[in-house]
Amino acid sequence: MEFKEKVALLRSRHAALLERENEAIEGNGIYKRYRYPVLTADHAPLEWRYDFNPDTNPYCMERFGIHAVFNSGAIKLGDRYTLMARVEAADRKSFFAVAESPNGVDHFRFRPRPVTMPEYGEPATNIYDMRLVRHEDGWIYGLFCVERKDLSLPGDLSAAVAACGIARTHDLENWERLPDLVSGTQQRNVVLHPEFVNGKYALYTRPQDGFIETGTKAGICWALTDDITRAEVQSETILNEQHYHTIMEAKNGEGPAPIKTPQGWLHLAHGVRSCASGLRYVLYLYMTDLEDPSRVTARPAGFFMAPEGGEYVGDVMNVLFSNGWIADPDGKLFLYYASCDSRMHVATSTVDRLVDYCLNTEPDGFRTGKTVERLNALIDKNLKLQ
Ligand code: BGC
Ligand code: BMA
Repeated sequence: MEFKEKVALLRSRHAALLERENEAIEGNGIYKRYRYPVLTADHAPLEWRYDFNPDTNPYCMERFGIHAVFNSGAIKLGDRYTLMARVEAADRKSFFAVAESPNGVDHFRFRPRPVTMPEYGEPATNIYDMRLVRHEDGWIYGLFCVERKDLSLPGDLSAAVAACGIARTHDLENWERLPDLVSGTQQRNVVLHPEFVNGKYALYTRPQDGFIETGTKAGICWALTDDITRAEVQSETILNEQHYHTIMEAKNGEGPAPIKTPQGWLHLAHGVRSCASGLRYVLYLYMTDLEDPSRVTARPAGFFMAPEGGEYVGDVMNVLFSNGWIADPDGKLFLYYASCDSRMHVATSTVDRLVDYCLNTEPDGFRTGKTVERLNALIDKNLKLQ
């Protein structure tokens, strides 16, 4: 095939992927999944992957491998459903890139260039999993994980240190990088609360004793800080703790920033447990008090979404992870989730439905007898209708 024909074929396949319409799948009444992922490595612009000069790339081969697109922050910018994707290159480095859609479920298109995130301190080995928050101070914040080699363990090639990077913007393109969150422990999955609380910035933190193990604090915590330009965790109180024999026995972490509803703050988080095939990541919901967001008011038992079908398969198997959702003014909700550190999906619901789910799903009783009691109560209720 001629160089020109090869390019034309690449372009038409890429255009067909970007134009493909998505299709909702009826589910359990709580949310709808969609037939196709919304964003994948194949959605990356061809200019990121090919050198289109026939003199320097006569075989028309890929010159830069885009491996995966996952764990995306989300925000509505004007009328655009906007994702801040974690794009992973073939060299395992991830970076951020913005993709936008007119309707939230298909036609996602990357902006021409990835985000160039300014460095802070020791340049990062990797950055990932940004939570986008429109804060009442007027800025859009991006909080993300910054990973650097743990230089105190030179012999261990996988020893790393995770910290929370903080940057702010108005357009997702030009970023002002602020100092990393100062914390006595490593941190991953830190999220900024959208409003001031007692005049302070409020953070959902997830302290960890090591790079992987969460250790003694064991859960999502709550911390206030006076100044986001010098953010520091002074004291952390536990908000949503891990528990033996639950979906979050090994770890949990806040997803995107919570959504304000008349009944309280609605939260999405991930829970992790260990099993023979490794770590299993599922998504769950909970709610906190409107006046005092450090107080949990609803904690439905179990997962709300777990991998299904093809979602089980990918780079890191058995993982659903979410750090982005968008609630429209009419209450429609777009929940963006990644499967297996490989690709992005959407599920749609409404804020009312998710609040109803939280308020009408019993909390975990922590033992099987309680689960059977819960089930019998529902059966009794239905039998009375007959
Ligand atoms: C990966 C993350 C992962 C973390 C803990 C990092 O190196 O990039 O995706 O969550 O390790 O396993
Ligand atoms: C984590 C997260 C994600 C990832 C998950 C599974 O700890 O921070 O980046 O999706 O592991 O690999």
